[in-house]
Amino acid sequence: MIKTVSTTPYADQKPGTSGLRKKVPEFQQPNYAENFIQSIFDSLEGYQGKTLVIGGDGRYYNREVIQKAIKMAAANGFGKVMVGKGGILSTPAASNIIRKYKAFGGIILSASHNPGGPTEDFGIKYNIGNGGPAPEKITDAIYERSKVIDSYKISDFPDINLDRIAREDVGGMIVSVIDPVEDYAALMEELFDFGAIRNLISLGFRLNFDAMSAVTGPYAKEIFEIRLGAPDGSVRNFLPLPDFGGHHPDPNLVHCKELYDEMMSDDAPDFGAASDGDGDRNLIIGKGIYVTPSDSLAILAANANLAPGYSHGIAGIARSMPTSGAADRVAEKRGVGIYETPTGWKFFGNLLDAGMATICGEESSGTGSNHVREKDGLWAVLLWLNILAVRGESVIDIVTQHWATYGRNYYSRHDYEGVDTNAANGLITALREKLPTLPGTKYGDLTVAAADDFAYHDPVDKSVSQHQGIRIMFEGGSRVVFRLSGTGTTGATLRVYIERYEPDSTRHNIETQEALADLIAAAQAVADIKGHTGRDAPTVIT
Ligand code: G16
Repeated sequence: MIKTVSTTPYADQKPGTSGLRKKVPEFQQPNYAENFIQSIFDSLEGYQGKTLVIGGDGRYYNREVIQKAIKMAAANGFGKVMVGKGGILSTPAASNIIRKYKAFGGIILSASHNPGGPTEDFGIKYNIGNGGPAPEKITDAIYERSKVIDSYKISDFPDINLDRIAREDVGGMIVSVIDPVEDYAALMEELFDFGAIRNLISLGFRLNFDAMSAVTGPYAKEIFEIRLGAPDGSVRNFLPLPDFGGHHPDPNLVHCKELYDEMMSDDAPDFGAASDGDGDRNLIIGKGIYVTPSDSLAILAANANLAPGYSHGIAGIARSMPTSGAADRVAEKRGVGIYETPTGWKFFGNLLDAGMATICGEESSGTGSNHVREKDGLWAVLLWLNILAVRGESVIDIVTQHWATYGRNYYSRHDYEGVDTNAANGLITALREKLPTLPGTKYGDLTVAAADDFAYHDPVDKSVSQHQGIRIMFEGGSRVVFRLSGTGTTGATLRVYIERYEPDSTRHNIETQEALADLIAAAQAVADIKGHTGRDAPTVIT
């Protein structure tokens, strides 16, 4: 039976960089999740009788919201729901399922790299039929709807058993509980030379993958240990846990410190990697070298033709604005397009759909290609392994040769987390106001060449996205960028991105923070970070 339940709106359901993210207790308020899900459905047209994909990263509250979403999909007239066994679907796997089975769209339950548990983070995001995150015109419509919603529809059939693969007809809708790994692993086998990687591993190449007790565990076990023959134990923390074992499932140098230390030790394995809560981010560390996401994007793009799925070359590269310009140099040399978008994977969708870009990446540990419409952590790891297998060189050799060929973009991001929201907004406003006066200003030996507030003009649908980050460019090509994170749930996070290009290969071995020291000081001065936030230093440096 279908029930129509009256509800009252919540004022705070504005999707951020990647869907709605809040603390679990906020999602547990009466009708909170239901309001948002109904607002999604109310913002869509033409889904009657069509398929909806549902899955999540296994975090606390995942199963409860999945049951609600299935019952609401039935009540709203979807014809079929495909849901991952155990409620599990990594974000890239969900994107693949939407595309492969031509679903109308999908609901992904995740707060990505944010911690999980009864008092930690949860999230809901809607992906469209191309498998990618809903564009701004849909997320804006969802928000508008959420502000006035007065009822939602839900069927009252019993909970679906999510723990066995089955197909049943409930409330006039088919619910198919599917293997979350199979289709994804098959796609990876199509794109990469598994034979060459298996051979590399059989010759003693050692890899160490940290699934961070999050969603990639089952995928990594199947792909690295079973299909590629890596010894048992190569994948650690492979069981997805609702609280990620109490850890922060963010694959950066702070939260993967143990892996980093191991990779820097004398008997380090050849290759270390990790992924985040929902499997779309990646961390790449070679023996003795951490590869920044911006460098990784450039190196993957430069070598992608070594993998079967990209053997015909790439059409173009897209990167988010704060990501370093390393990829631009590859695009220039190869004569392929380069696109600079705002932060947020949703901005790559049009470029990928139009065939303008093949490989995309962001400084925030995301890389991916046109195989799905999300960034994809395991894809990046497998492309690295494919390149290593074909080139027969170490990670450090590949990276240093890349710098020698293209120059090195020294790069770092400084995050000031948990800053008072008004203070953070005040800092950005003050910076924006002083933009016209900045050109010509000196900070130590640095002179500001140009400064602006980045706006993106989508070349495909011609939409314009304003206020996507403050850029300060210095003479000589260095720059600092300021923006506020759109994914945090506590106060505001100020992100400061710092970059310097160094063409001279005799100067490629300087410690990163040292190489950027004058720019870091300039960034602190130009934005008066201490004055606005009271902070002397960032909380996270990556
Ligand atoms: C999300 C988006 C990414 C974005 C990242 C950081 O990643 O999908 O495109 O780069 O957030 O955004 P912000 O700087 O606004 O926090 P994820 O992995 O959290 O879905």
